[in-house]
Amino acid sequence: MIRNILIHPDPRLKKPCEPIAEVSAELTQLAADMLETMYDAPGIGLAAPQIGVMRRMIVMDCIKDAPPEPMVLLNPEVIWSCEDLSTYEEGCLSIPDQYADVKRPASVKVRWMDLSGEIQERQFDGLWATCVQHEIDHLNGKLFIDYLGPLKRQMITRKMEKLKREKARG
Ligand code: K2U
Ligand code: ZN
Repeated sequence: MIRNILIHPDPRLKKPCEPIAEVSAELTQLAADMLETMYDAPGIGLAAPQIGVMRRMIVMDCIKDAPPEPMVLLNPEVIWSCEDLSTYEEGCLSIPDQYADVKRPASVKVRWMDLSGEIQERQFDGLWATCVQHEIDHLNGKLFIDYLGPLKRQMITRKMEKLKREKARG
């Protein structure tokens, strides 16, 4: 089912998440809910803490105009990143309608456990590299605005606080 996406500022978006010890039916259901929530947003990535689940799981589907290629990564970690940086104008489903340029390694190699409990390794390039790093940051309580200067970060945070006040008033 589609879950509510937490909006910054929220303490759960700043807390590091717990590693996942073993795969379970409950985890498979969580992955299905995260993918449904991501596609509904719409987005190309989503991390469990963004729906308030403090566990190390991310989902991604960066394919455009091609059959969807949903990925579910448990305990993902970057095991190699190239020196070249690429800049991408990032957004975040937890920081709606705010975009800013973020520089990240252009390619990364990631190791994770999949839903069948197998360990996987894969190199990600281009938008996939940006997305997987953005999602793994979420698992460590890091948001793309943490890469910006203090003034820009503060301006975005103030906008989100205003948005939440208006939502609360209904
Ligand atoms: O984690 C999230 O909030 C979903 C992010 C993932 C993402 C951010 C920046 C760059 C790549 C991925 C996005 O909100 S998903 C929306 C989106 C769609 C296409 C391109 C960039 C962002
Ligand atoms: Zn995000």
